[in-house]
Formats: sequence, structure tokens, C-alpha cells
Amino acid sequence: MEEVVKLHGISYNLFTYRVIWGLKLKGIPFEYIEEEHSDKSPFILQHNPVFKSFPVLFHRPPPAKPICDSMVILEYIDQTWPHNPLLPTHPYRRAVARFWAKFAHDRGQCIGRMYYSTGEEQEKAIEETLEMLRIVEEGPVGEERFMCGGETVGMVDLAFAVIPQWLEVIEDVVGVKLLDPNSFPRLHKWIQNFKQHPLIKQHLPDRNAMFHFLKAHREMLLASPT
Ligand SMILES: N[C@@H](CCC(=O)N[C@@H](CS)C(=O)NCC(=O)O)C(=O)O
Repeated sequence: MEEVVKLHGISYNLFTYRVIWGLKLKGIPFEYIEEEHSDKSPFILQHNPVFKSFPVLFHRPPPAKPICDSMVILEYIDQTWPHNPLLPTHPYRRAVARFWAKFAHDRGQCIGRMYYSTGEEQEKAIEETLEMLRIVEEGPVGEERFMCGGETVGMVDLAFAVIPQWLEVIEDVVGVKLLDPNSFPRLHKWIQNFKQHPLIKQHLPDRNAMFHFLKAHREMLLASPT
């Protein structure tokens, strides 16, 4: 039976891009289906009723059941197609990579909060974001091109992909500047390395279009009743 990979995602969405990049880095052909931004669409209610979020991956042969959550999908991709590994093979290095990937996914949420809040809540999210950046500067970013000593993009880079472009655009949308190259020189270098990787660069959304989309989306979120 022919192998079919289908990715359902939404535009300008970091979580969707993590998976697009993961598949591209592995060279896996896939069909991308762009869904509407709605946590009430029949598709999402049927295929990810627990979190009602994108991305969702389907892989056939069997059983073509939905696989949800970007980091879970990346682990699935890495186990299913072991070439060009996203995680190190050595158990200790693998554990360290998982630690930082989890940190990125959990603590990176403050960037989202900074984007869709105002006032005190936003101030708190900005502080948390700065604290996260300080930890990253001293933690997984080293002298090598990519995170955790990687020579190519791996799971930890994809987990932290909210910093290049997304945080940069969110800074412009909300009018703050956190990513100062003098305060975060190693992180700054990593951001350049990440965005210049040929496959990442080729599949990075247009920054200007992303700014307009995120600005309008934030205004819509702030205007809608909670
Ligand atoms: N933990 C999830 C988070 C994904 C997520 O929160 N996606 C949101 C957008 S940021 C979503 O799809 N919301 C429904 C929508 O906007 O249509 C993952 O990593 O895949």
C-alpha cells in the first residue's frame, strides 16, 4: 500500500511549522492541508477533540488515525523515519535534548500570553519571557551552530523555533524589544543560524505578511468577549 502523509495545519502557526520543518528535514513527501483558524471547525472537533488545536498528522498505511500535538508528532516522525535524526542517539544526550525541548514547549507559552494579553498580565508575560531567554542564553545554546551541540537542526531547535521570527514579529506587534543582541549574543547567533538553514529559510512564512496577520488576529482576540 502506498505511503501517504497528510498534515493539517493553520497559517502563520509555529506549531504547524515545527512539523513542516521536521518532515522537510527528513525529506518525507507530504500533502499539506490548510485549515481555517477555528477551534470549533468540524475537522478539529472530530480529530483533536481534547485540545482542539493544530497541527494534526495522518500517516498511512495503517491506521491513518490522527496524531496530535507538534512535539508528539515530531517524535513520531523521528521514530518512523530514523534517518537524519532529530534526537541524539546517545541516551544521555537524548535525555538532555528532551529536557530542553520540554522546557521550550512549556515555558515558551509566555510568548503566546505576551501576544494575546494587555496590562498587568502582559507585563508578567514579558518578565517571564525575558527570564526564559536568560535561561536559554546560558543553557542549550553553545558554540556550535545549533542547540545542544548540534551540527544540524534537531528537536531542540524546532522546539525553540518560537524565538526566531515569531517572537521577533510579536515584539513588533505589541511594541516591545526583548531580543537585544548585546544581552543575548549566543541566542542571537543561533537565531541567525536557524533562519539561514536552507530548509528553514525556504519554508519560513513571509515576515511582513505574518506581522499583518498576527496584528489583526491579536486585535480580534482582544475584541472578542472572554
Ligand atoms: N501543544 C499544541 C499547541 C497547538 C496550538 O495551541 N494550536 C492553536 C493555535 S496557536 C490552535 O490550533 N488553535 C485552534 C485555531 O487557532 O484554529 C501543539 O504543540 O501542537
